[in-house]
Amino acid sequence: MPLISHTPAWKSLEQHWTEIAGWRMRDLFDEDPGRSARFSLEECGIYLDYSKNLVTDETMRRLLALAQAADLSFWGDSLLRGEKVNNTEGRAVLHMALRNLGRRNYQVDGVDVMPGIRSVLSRMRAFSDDVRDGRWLGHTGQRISDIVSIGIGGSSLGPKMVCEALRPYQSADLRVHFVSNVDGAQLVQTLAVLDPATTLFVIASKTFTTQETITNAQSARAWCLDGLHDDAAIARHFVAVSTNREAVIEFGIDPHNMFEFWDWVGGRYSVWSAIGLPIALAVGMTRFEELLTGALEMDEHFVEAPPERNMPVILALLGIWYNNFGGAGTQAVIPYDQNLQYLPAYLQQVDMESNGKRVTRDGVAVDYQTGPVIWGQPGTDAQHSFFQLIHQGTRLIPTDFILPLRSHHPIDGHHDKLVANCFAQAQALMRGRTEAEARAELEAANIPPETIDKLVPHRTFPGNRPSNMLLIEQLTPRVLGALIALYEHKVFVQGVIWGVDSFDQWGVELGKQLAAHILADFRETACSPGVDSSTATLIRRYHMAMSEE
Ligand code: G6Q
Repeated sequence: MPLISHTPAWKSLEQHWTEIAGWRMRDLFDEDPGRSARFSLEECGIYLDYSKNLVTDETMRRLLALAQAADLSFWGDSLLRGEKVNNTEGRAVLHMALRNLGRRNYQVDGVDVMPGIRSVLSRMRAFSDDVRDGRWLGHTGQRISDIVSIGIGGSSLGPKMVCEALRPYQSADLRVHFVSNVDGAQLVQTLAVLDPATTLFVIASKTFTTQETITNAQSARAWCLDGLHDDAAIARHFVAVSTNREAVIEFGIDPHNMFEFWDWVGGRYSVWSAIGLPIALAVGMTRFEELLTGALEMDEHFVEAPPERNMPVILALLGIWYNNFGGAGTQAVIPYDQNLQYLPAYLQQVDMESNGKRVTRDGVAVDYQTGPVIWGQPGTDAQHSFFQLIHQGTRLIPTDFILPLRSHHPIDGHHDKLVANCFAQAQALMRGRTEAEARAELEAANIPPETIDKLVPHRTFPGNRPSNMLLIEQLTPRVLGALIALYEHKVFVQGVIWGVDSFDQWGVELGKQLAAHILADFRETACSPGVDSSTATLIRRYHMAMSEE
């Protein structure tokens, strides 16, 4: 397969970007009252307004031709058929099966995966109901009051983000905590306020060999035994989520307390599997299944809708437009919802670990940019920090705004202000403020002319800065499922266009290997031969600090 950058579709977009240099988005709106209706669509409880983008019908036509040149429908079909689209690891990618709830037929190597999925879902229901209803008791017969989920990366970011997003659905009797970092501070500070007799640990690790998770799990076990003084307590206070039964048993967790998943579930796509157990514990299994339903609805939309009305495809193409033709290196995600505070971090992994690749599936180096830097934090806080750069800096930063129209916390006056701010930011980015407008405003305020001349350049906003607005009715489990699946599919589409394997993550390996060598060096008095002088000095300084303790 030739590089996508060598196709006529790509070249025509390069040409098109040079043509749009003179466009002003505010003029496009003035000239076309139907713009917002034409560049918007509503699916699965999400209204996407993408009219505030530097696009016309012609742009969209050319972008869609690019998707076709990349054979998007072929790759979508391969995914659904359970083919090994994760070619560098030789694995199928079937997270869609996890939320299938019985409608489609998903197979891997000719074997139907649905019975296994259903069986784990029903065990998750039984277990989470038991804990939530007080039938599952701790070793001393007390009810569980706190869940501590220990996992990292894909085994933590999803459940942590979803539990926070669905906090309005949680009961105060069962609190959920997440520990991921091997920095002991996180575990120690989390456990400091907990009682071993009422704490349940969920050890979540696909491989059950991850250094951070196993280290934290061992320390958690020691803390539990320290408090309860009986090895038998482990069976009541530790459950595991993993694909590695042997390692779970070796750790000392009863295999009856293990929730299985499969190698065709990538870590960053695993929130839909038993990795979501903390969600079921926090908000109940029925709500977890509503999350799956929302994702399923987005899957159906993605699979069925024509590309020009397909929300993930449109978001992906807009991202490519700025990333590959407009020179934008980043994508901001700004949820106007405090409970979505971990969404940017979650999407960082989904997007950057999936498409942060420099060679195609065939191992050929690309000659174009692939995955952008994803970043963001909730509005309105973000407005008081980095929005300055988005409005008036020198970089093009496409921004996704995500906003629920109804709040779970309708305190008088708050939500109106939140919503007004969100709409205003998108409008300001699009319209900007011309020099003449800036001048007129200063004149109206009776500012002396010489001061006006000085201030005008600083008070002018170029505008023409693109954004998408994703409106949802209210942040429910169902719409959250659809929103997450939307971004998953967006990342998939972009990966197909860039020709990369979006489902491996070899880039995280080298650092892990070197950390193992350095850890070994800490036990010696001298560094291994061949260690560079910088690393050797750092190791020596650590040795010295330790010997002074
Ligand atoms: C995600 C990655 C990575 C993984 C963690 C945890 O796609 O594979 O973030 O989830 O390294 O791995 P374990 O679940 O095996 O502990």
